[in-house]
Amino acid sequence: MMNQNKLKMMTTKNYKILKTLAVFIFMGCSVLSTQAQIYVDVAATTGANDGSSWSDAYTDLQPALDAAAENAEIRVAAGTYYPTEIPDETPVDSNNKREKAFHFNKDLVLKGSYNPETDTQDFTNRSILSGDIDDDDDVITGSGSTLIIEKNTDNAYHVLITADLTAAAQIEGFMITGGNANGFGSISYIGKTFFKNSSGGMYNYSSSPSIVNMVFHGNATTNNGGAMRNTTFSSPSIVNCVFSENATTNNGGGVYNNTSSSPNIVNTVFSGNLAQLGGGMYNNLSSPSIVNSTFSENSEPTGGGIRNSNSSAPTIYNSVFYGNGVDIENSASSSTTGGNNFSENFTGTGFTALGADPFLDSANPKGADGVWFTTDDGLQPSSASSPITDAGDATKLPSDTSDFDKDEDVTEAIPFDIIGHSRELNASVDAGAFEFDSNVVLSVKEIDSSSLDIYSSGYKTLVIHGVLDAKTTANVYSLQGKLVASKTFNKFSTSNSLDVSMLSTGIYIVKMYNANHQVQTKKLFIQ
Ligand SMILES: [Ca+2]
Ligand SMILES: [Ca+2]
Ligand SMILES: [Ca+2]
Ligand SMILES: [Ca+2]
Repeated sequence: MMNQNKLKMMTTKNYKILKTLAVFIFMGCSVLSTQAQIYVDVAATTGANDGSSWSDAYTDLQPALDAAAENAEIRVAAGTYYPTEIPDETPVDSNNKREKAFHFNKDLVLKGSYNPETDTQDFTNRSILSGDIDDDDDVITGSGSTLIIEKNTDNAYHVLITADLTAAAQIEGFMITGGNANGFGSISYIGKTFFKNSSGGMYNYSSSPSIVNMVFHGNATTNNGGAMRNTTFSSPSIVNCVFSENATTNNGGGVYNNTSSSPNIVNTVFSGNLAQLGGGMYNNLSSPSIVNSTFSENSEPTGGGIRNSNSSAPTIYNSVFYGNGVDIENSASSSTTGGNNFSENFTGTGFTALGADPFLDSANPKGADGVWFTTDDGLQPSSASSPITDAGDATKLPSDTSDFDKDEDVTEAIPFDIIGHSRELNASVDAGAFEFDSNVVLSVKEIDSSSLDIYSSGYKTLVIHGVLDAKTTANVYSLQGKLVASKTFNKFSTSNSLDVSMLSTGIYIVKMYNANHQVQTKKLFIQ
């Protein structure tokens, strides 16, 4: 199972790493596991529903959250999951199904977007936590000032509630959508009060988890925090996330930070959110750190990007604000400081004026494929000469504490941008959540991938599964754009493997080209 190269590499590493790998081998063989994962797959309807394997996975998420021991890892397959329980055992109104919310208050590692067949994550095919409990398919149209969310009247007030988590808790790779906190009064969870008119998406109370590679989309509230409310000393780490088309009729369409809640936000996009005050973010008595983030087309009459209130003092570096009406407003003894930022109209120290739209295609932030986190996303710098390209300060990038590149170096600067490009390409880090990469060629004609799958199988073998309708070449690129492996497959071939044993463990871009000049691109983790 382990190839010679891997074993050779192992001998050069220290005993601790060897020990870790030894455990990994055992787990790979399904012989023994002292730190078993818990599996959740909505499609595993014929299994034992006990979470012990992908085939016996829990079909709902909440039973896994309830059963998991502290620090356990829960892996969740792609698919849609709805909250099934009201948080406290003695709810205010047990008949009110809208009080159902996913909830946990112990440090867990919760990882979504898995393909059970390969046990690998694919963030273009997400696990979705949905508040659409009446299952009538919410309709989200428009963006920013034109945003309308419909058919969410009977949705859950909150999709996910957390309390008392530390940075050891990690939530990675989900979309959170369809929460609608438009109620009155509150619900209780472990003695804490959660308002039914606040935070449709994720509601954190004295809770500071790591929130990574998440999309918050189409959540709503009538008061504070369309997608997220961080309250009462909640300072999560928010890395490589997207807040898009969330709405409130009051404060903070995307995020509302309240009462000494100061999240660290990196490589994150706020796009098309709507509020009365603070379209992207509203800070009240809170001072987040914001690095390499992008605020685009968020809307409201005052402070479309960020509104700071009651002595809030965010620090912002390497970030871009454009198309938000008023990009940043400071009220009631608040201030905004930082450097290497770009704004259409905020003129504080550390902000350079943008005379024109600096993005590749701001009208299509998700790009032609309609999915965030892919190479056609529209909020990348438009070109090598965009004012935001190479305009950041690399010393402001925080450390790679989550070890995104799995190289066991957690002290290096965060190595990737939001879509997996190297974070410091060319002269310097760019401003905003995306790094301009001249090597990325945007495809206009995708290979019909409905019956074609490409994935990393076992150890360092890449498999293309499906019927190839033309002679096809697969090229594997490093994140720096260097071609590191290539193989050509014949027409009508149905299952093909590509040996990538020479590659070190990490994330690669695989591009397939066929004789009909069609292209398919996929990001894969090869181990
Ligand atoms: Ca609905
Ligand atoms: Ca895209
Ligand atoms: Ca750069
Ligand atoms: Ca690292």
